[in-house]
Amino acid sequence: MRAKHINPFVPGWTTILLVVMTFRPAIFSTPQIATTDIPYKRAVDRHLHGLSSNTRISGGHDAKLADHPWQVALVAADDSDNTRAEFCGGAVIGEHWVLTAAHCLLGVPNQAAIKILVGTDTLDAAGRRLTVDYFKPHENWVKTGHDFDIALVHSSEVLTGTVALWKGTDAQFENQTFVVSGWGAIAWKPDPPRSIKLQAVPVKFVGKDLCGSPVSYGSRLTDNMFCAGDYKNGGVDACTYDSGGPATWSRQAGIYLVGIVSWGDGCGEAKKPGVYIKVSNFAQWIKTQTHQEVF
Ligand code: 4AZ
Repeated sequence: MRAKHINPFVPGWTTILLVVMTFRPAIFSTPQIATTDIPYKRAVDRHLHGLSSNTRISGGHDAKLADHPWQVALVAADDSDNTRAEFCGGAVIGEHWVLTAAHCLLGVPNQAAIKILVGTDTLDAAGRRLTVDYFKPHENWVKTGHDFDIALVHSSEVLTGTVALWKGTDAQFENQTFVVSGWGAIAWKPDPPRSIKLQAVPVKFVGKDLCGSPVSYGSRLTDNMFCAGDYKNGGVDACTYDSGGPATWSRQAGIYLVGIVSWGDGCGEAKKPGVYIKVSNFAQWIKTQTHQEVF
């Protein structure tokens, strides 16, 4: 999981320098977002890495697809090697629908550029790549931000492993533990490697009192987001290439999708837990966008 997250809201000198250095010819046509924040581009432009950080993810363990049947990966279609092509996670929420993060679709030129990888928890094993015939980032999401960081991806083929959406309130999240999963890198290297094997890690819900405090994320935390991790100690978190993937909540009645991996300052740092999109806020949007195929 990855390097220091550059806050795209406030383009500090490092951000500006990074954009200038990496996008010299295209500076004027490039939006105010660090290239390292574009998962698809990270997958297709290997040389664009280079932020430094000493953060790392720990506490994850190998996970089986059977225990996370809704987990899929988004891969760059033009690279047949999944260990390089994987750029985001996603969750199956209906027979043809995958829920992911809107920022995962940044820089994706068209549907043909991406595939949905299903049927494997190991990036170097076969699996199947399914055709995407439509995708839709939330209309309120702005390319330079993280609010409304939610998107739907439509598969031309039938998907299995659907997870139920959590539609209750987040008032019940206090003291709860969720599970986040993905193929994100497990340790920082200059070119952060993904995990070949699917990883899963329990993350504790962190309330707005802490996560929205000035030492944490302040007003960057919107009502469409919640935090999870280990606030005090850090160490358990999602990171680069986990984006778009699921945070689930296991309850007596079943397992529910509560969050989508979205952003965070660094990965696994104390007082900087992972930030997730609150799926329950988007139940109506999902219902409308999927023409009631998911509700
Ligand atoms: C990312 O860049 C990213 N620690 C995803 C999750 C987190 C940080 C960054 C949370 O895709």
